[in-house]
Amino acid sequence: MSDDCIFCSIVAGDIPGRIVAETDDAVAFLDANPLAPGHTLVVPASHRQRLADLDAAESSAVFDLVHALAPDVEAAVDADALTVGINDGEAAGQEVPHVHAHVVPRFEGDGGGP
Ligand code: DGP
Repeated sequence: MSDDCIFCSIVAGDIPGRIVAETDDAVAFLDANPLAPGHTLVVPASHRQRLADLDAAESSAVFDLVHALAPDVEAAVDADALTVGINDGEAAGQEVPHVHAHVVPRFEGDGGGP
């Protein structure tokens, strides 16, 4: 855990986060600034800044949780599809330096996305 990492604080339960699913090694919670209703973030439980910092087991844990909850996210908001993506590094738009996969519900004709 990194003391000054907001996502580590959510994982640890030190600050409120709307957690929707978790395993031993990954946690999913609602995005505080959603691009669409149901926008969910999936993070490794351990503090890892960049995708390349994850080992194979951590990487699998994150994607396995994305895979497991994706249909539920889509159904929960009656979406038509999902965009799943990771901004990996500051120049790519990564604002929070703890790896996170965005699971963004998409709707026919919404014209948006990350
Ligand atoms: P990115 O630009 O890929 O680093 O996305 C960061 C996302 O994290 C952005 O969609 C907003 C979200 N976010 C930032 N701070 C918080 C927070 O304190 N709680 C939650 N739940 N989400 C946050």
